[in-house]
Amino acid sequence: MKIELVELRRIAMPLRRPFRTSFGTQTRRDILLVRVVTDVGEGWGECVALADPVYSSEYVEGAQQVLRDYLAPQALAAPLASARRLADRVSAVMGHRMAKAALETALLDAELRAASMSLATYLGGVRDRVDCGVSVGIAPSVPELLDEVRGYVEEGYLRIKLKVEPGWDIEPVAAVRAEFGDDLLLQVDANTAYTTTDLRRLARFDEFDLLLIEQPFAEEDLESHRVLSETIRTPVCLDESVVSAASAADAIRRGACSVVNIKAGRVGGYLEAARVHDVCSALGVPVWCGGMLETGLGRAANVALASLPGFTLPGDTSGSARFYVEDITEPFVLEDGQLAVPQGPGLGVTPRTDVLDELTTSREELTAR
Ligand code: OSB
Ligand code: MG
Repeated sequence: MKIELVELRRIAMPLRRPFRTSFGTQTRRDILLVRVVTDVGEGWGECVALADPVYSSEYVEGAQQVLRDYLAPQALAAPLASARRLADRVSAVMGHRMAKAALETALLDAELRAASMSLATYLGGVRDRVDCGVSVGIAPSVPELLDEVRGYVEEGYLRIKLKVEPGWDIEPVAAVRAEFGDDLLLQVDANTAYTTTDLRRLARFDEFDLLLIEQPFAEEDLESHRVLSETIRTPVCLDESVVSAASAADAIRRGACSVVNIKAGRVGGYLEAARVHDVCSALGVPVWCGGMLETGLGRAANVALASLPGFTLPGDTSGSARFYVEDITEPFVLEDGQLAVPQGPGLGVTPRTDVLDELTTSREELTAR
């Protein structure tokens, strides 16, 4: 595959409502899209980096710079036998997994379109529909939280994930459990907001029969997650800490988690994400597909990933309408709590150029020097 052009396009997507987590409030999404033009056709990828380095060290401007100055030039320098070879080509660049993932996804999309194969088939998907959950931000008050959750339950979401932080944890969880009953699949995500001094507070979550507690402690702090796992009955799940298949295996072997949230961007792409899935399956650990407020492009790829056999828990694979009034691709619409896995070649969705052009804030085209 000869790569002729790499386009870096930034779009501004208004969010339907502010999304508050322990690391901050998102009111709009500033998204970097990567388009490649190759001798076999074009492909698209979405970079999941947020505007600021608050979820992980990556951020959108940094991702764009690394793509412009390092990753794209290396990809453009010589033909690639396949998208699978990109990781090797750019291995001298440390980290920047979200930037690498976006370029790899665009190349995979181009390659699979040319081969008339869907990403789900390519990755080893076994389902044509996936179970969907929804991630619910920190609300201004408990009554407002209950209203928001009620809306999602009525839409058919199969599980609810509440964002928590010290001061917004036991009370909202208790209120949601009391309002919606014991059958509601419920879990929490702390995005690293706690420390080991909070062990006893975290143990109170046991009362609410949660599916899991996601990433209470810092990314590097596997030991505290291990101690918590030994202390509470609620399964501990890692998100931020898992940056590769090797780190997933390490965390599991150390007893730091018994469930893993897989986000392709966080681990460097869908190929590594499939390897995280494989290693978790081999170690008997269930996984689910996380999200980063993706547009239809990233959502399509996430749903494909979630069709792999080890994804046995509902993912943060919501419908497009969870975050956006208008998506840049054909929208993903929930049906009986599920999304259909795209069957078309590559990502199986196409950006609508009219919508895209209206949302575009900048664009640069890179070619071989
Ligand atoms: O921790 O899972 C997270 C969004 C941005 C950054 C981190 C996280 C999230 C979410 C939203 O929880 C998941 C989604 O896209 O639906
Ligand atoms: Mg998370």
